[in-house]
Amino acid sequence: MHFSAVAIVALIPAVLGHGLIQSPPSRPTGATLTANCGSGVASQINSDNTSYVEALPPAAAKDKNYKPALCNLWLCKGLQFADNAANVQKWTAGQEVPIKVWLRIPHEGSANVSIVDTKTNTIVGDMLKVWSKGYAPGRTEKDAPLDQKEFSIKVPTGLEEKCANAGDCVLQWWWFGTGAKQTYESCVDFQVVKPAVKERAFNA
Ligand SMILES: [Cu+2]
Repeated sequence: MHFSAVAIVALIPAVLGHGLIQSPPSRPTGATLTANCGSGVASQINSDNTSYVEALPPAAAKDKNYKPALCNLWLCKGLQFADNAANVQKWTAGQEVPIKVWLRIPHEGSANVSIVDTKTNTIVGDMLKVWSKGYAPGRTEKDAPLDQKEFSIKVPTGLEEKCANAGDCVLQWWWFGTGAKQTYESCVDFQVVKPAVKERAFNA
């Protein structure tokens, strides 16, 4: 028995990877990922940095260098703040931040963009973008509506303490392909800085 050419082409989207935040720069692989998650996880992400989270726990499980608490595979796929420390964004409350997502291969489903507290891996406040269905339809990136790939988020108010220090919070893009049952995550590191000093001068 053999696969026809058509069957093989149809299989490719389930095998190849899928998406990430291109801009601002999202967490890459690096030395800290390898140290905390092991080389099995690191080599999987290095071979396809858009791939899904579910492929990673099996790779981690057979790796004696996998440190579950430090790696935290379900936060940013285990990608580590230290490997992205050069790309910390400085935002202020109310700022509109343009985001560009690469939907390398679509899998229709739901998606959201949120701020996540990295210590507890919980979403802070309301989600900033929500697609409850119909995210990333079709067969190629061209099939996805432009506003699913290029949009902006507004930095919420009240994060000046919680997200004051880089690494404490991430902007997380999360996507679940319903048919494929695959989860994609990509994280931008940022800190919220207090607004301009002149505002306080007026109040004084
Ligand atoms: Cu897939």
